[in-house]
Amino acid sequence: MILQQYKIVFGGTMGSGKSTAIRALSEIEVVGSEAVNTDAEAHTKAHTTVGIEYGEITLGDGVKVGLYGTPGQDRFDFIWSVICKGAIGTILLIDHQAENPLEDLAHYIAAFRNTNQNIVIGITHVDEKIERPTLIYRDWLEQQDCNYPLFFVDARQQEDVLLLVEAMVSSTEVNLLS
Ligand SMILES: Nc1nc2c(ncn2[C@@H]2O[C@H](COP(=O)(O)OP(=O)(O)OP(=O)(O)O)[C@@H](O)[C@H]2O)c(=O)[nH]1
Ligand SMILES: [Mg+2]
Repeated sequence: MILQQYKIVFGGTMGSGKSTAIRALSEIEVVGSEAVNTDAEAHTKAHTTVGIEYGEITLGDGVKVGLYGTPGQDRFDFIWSVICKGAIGTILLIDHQAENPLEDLAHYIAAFRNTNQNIVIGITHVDEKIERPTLIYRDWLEQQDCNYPLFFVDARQQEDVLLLVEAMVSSTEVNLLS
């Protein structure tokens, strides 16, 4: 069996669950750079990522995947394209309960697709705003002529995050074969 090493980047809004997702999946202790959050206006959580995070998972077929976390805050946007170098694609996590998640989705797609067109979208925190319809994302993506895979996930749940990673790996393998 050929062992492959893929690199996947987690991007998206502050507090959407990038660090949580990598921690839920990683089989090694996550190497990270969390700092006290001083931007209470953007998000009220206590800590935020300020550099690169790294975790690892081996999929059932022996494929090893490096999981790279980005900082969500816009002031770190210069680092996003650096982290994306050599990656098979980006998993974008968007917080459903944020003020304007469609604006966030548009913003992060625009920021990440220049580096890599291979994007999988995970909408998180759906349980915290169940009154907001989830159809808005599919409708918006159709209007934009974007057919990125879209999932509704809880970043704390290992099987949810695994679904995103597997979707990314299989779309890459399909592209390699075609
Ligand atoms: N209720 C709920 N909580 C969630 C869900 N997904 C993630 N969380 C929580 O939301 C928070 C996300 O925090 P982080 O993982 O630090 O977010 P991040 O995307 O890394 O944020 P930055 O590094 O600041 O950009 C954590 O407290 C998670 O437990 C979800 O689907 N539902
Ligand atoms: Mg983080």
